[in-house]
Amino acid sequence: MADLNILYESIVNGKLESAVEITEVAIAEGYSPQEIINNYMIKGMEEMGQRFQDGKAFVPNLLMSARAMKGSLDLLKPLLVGSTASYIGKVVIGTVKGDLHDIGKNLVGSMLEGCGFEVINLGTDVSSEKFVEAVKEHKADIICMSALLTTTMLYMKEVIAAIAAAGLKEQVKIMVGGAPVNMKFATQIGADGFSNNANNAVVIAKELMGIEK
Ligand code: B12
Repeated sequence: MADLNILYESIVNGKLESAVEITEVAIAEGYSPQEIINNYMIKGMEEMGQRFQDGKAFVPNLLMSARAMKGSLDLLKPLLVGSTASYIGKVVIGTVKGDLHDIGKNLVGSMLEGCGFEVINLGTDVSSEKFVEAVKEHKADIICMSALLTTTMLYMKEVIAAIAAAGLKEQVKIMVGGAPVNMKFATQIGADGFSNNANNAVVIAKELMGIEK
């Protein structure tokens, strides 16, 4: 039996190899990717956030944890992706300018992909111009913006303004998320949807597309 507490510990201690090893065992034993991600991996990152806040962990520790998390996520991602013949909508996703956090954004992207959306991932540090260009180029139905810093979340408003200035506001729905973002902020800046987790992000995205749950 896979002891998934080892996965939690591997994320906290930034141990890539043991994170990958235990994830492989868990997959072979039939654990669902959602259970592995939500109950162990995200919990590990949350613990690191707390330690960082308390001055008990530092940026190199966070980087090691993020690396371990990514290693496990890479193994789980194919299991999240369903076999959809035709997409239910097109999503452009990115972390906003000035912000390099991408774990949560990638989780949201993978879940959306797994639930039938085509996802164009613009990466991190994405400018409003890039978002606008991508919406035009891909004829996206939804933009998903992520921010993890209280300073960078403000940039989401600039992206929404740029979308409006480009005459695209009627064409594309806007979803926002990331640890410091909440419903009140989302409403204030004129976003159409918000979620504080990847599972619910899919529910909201489907609602915005007018698809029954
Ligand atoms: C890992 C991490 C890092 C890593 C990032 C590695 C990577 N590849 O992502 C590194 C080391 C690079 C880093 C750097 C920094 N970090 Co940092 N980091 C974190 C940490 C510990 C975890 C973030 C994480 O991955 N969480 C796990 C994921 C799964 O959760 P999530 O991102 O919230 O995403 C979920 C939801 O929010 C939602 N969601 C996310 N995006 C979206 C988008 C949409 C559209 C939707 C619908 C939903 C959604 O769904 C996701 C899945 O459930 C957080 C602490 C925390 N508690 O958040 C600090 C934290 C965000 N970092 C912080 C800081 C200060 C920094 C630095 C400034 C540190 C420094 N002095 O250099 C730099 C900034 C670099 C930059 N320019 O971006 C602070 C921010 C404080 C603030 N109020 O702004 C935090 C909160 C730590 C703290 N407690 O002080 N960090």
